[in-house]
Amino acid sequence: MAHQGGEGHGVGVRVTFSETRRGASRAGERKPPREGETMNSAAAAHARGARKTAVATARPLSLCPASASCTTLVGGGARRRGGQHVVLHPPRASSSYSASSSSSPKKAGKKKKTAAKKDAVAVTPRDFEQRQKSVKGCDVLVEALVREGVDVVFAYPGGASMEIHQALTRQEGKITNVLCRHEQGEVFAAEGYAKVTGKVGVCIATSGPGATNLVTGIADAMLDSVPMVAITGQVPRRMIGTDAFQETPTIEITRPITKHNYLVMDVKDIPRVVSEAFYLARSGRPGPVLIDIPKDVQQQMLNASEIDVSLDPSRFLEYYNERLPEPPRKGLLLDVARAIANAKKPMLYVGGGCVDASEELAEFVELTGIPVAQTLMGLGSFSEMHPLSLQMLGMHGTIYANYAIDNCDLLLAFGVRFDDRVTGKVKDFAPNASIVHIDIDAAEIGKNKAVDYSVCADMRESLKGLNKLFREKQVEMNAGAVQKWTDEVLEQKKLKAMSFPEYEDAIAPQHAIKVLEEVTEGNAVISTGVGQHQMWAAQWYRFAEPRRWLTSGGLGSMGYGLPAALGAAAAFKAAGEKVTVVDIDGDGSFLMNVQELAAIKAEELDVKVMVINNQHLGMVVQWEDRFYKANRAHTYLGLKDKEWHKSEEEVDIYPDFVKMSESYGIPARRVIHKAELRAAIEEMVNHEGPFLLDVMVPHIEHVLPMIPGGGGFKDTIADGDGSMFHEERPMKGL
Ligand SMILES: Cc1ncc(C[n+]2csc(CCOP(=O)(O)OP(=O)(O)O)c2C)c(N)n1
Ligand SMILES: [Mg+2]
Repeated sequence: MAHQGGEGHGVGVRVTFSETRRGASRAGERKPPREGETMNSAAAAHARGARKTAVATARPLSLCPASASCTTLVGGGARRRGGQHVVLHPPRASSSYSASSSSSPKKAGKKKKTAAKKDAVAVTPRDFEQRQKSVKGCDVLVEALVREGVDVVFAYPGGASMEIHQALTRQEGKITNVLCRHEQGEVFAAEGYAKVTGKVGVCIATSGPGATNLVTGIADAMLDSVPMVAITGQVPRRMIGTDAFQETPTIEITRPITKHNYLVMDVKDIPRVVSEAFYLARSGRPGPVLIDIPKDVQQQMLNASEIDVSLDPSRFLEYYNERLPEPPRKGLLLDVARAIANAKKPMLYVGGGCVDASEELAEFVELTGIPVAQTLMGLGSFSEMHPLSLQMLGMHGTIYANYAIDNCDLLLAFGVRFDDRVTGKVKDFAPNASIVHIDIDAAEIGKNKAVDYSVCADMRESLKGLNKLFREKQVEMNAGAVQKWTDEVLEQKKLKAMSFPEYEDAIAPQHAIKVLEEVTEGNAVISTGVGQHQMWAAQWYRFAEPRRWLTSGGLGSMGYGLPAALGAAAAFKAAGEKVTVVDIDGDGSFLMNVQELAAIKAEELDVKVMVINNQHLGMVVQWEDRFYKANRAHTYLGLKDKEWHKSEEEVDIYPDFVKMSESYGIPARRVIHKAELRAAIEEMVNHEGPFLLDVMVPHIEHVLPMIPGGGGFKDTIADGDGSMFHEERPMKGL
């Protein structure tokens, strides 16, 4: 049974903390939740769908287990739609989490005795000894992480989480903690780890500021569908809702930006909650799950015999499981295959949902001969070296990719979400095409753009099914027409090839990235900040494989690059693999999490940093140039009256990233002249251990092509730079 929020306390509480607290201070009525209760957030677990829009699943979100201990919850805020509640947990007649098994030491002791007496004959002395062993909540937690196969966590301690850190030291050898220098660093690091491994990334923070520092990264993981479990300490249960020191309503804050979240109110729930959290984070459309654990629950003792290690994580998630997409139905795939076979100008638009289907996608392209455009999140899911790859589409996509979308008669939207940075004006996106949309999240289908065929299923399974139909010739392509179409598109690829201005002495940012691709032979893992450098990295570093590209797509979080690279490097170190990891960063973005240089040095992680240093918030400058008559509004990052781009005096460069890096014990150098660039990049890549290369570039450069926001293909801007908008040419050397 579900309860609407507003009841104040106890079973069924789903009032936001703030509401509750306001109530408490006014009426003095609020009581904290009782011991023995677990508050699971609404979950919406499924709820990626429900949270999205009313269009999607106008379903409400609540998780209302009928068992007494797993408290009923009702989704709040944006997630509550209509008056109906979705039950994710089926009733549990009896379980080890029953609230009747009180957690009070007195009662627990009584129960232990009874159990021991009853089982005395049935168990061996060893079993008996084992059952008598008590385990502290924090150890129960860390042991649960070990059972999930976690080898690396990113955790920063504080009062409400130090118990967990103490427990981590007791599992040294099994789990390594990488001590980032800021919680935002650790959450991005967990994303980097998850993206390169495909496993769930784990970050841990203390209550209050520790938890709120995770927020940006959690939202980032939500928008980019990154599997993550974030664990936060919380003030002791009896103090919840009292404005205690370092108390924040973490569950409430993170509810709309997590796939699901939990406030654990009883130590007994920890094993189940952890296994559910990992299951939820990685199943269906992946995403972040948060577990908030009050300090006294971390300190609570649990009889070892009560830890159920044989948990099937999905055991209590029946209704979530019911809503996971089933394998694609053959009839649906046949309809799609027939539409493909009838098409004269088919085009693939593939995204992050294809990252784990790259082999199947390659086979599909071989079988059908259809050209491929990729989203920012989909880069690497199809080799950009393949002749049929048109690289990235969208706002800063290639002209030929956008041309193909504009002219195709069938658009195969696979594992994508019709993001506005891809579509521009939705009505003008693929205006002549029928659309097939395959995606694992039902909420995405028809969300932004009406489609003609839809399959809600896993991309890999769907592609396998389609490939079988084409391989067995149950359907056959209109090969002649498709050949004509690909010839047309490949002609565009030649005519409108990507280019950039090469300067005599100054380093074009695109050139630096191209040289990096050459020196690393396209095999590096690349992370980025957000801005022009990010778009240039997407355009000029071509990926042949998935899981090599770490970038903040949906949220566009500056400061992502360095910690994400750190997380990737930690994953490779743990696996004993040697992979070159390069953070291509902007000077603005790099500064946002520069403190992680300390973590990189101290943890001996091999991260290279290539700062594309234009002394500006370049992407904003570009928009100022194009849309605000080049009026500079707080986008210059150097010192006033000492503009390097004007003086070309090295002393005017600010801040000094080389000195900064060296102060962290990481060797660095700066490169200003084109002739020195290749050797400098080689030095960086070949250096054993971390290295920073500060690459000075002109700030007049614009990311092109560009379709202005809300525009269509016909609005493409293909040339020009900042010098068109400035009275004087900013750099003498250009
Ligand atoms: C946390 C955050 N704050 C602000 C922005 C808005 N923003 C987008 S790009 C950009 C400029 C980034 O500058 P830099 O990192 O130097 O990259 P560049 O564009 O110069 O290559 C800004 C401020 C953002 N994306 N993220
Ligand atoms: Mg910059």
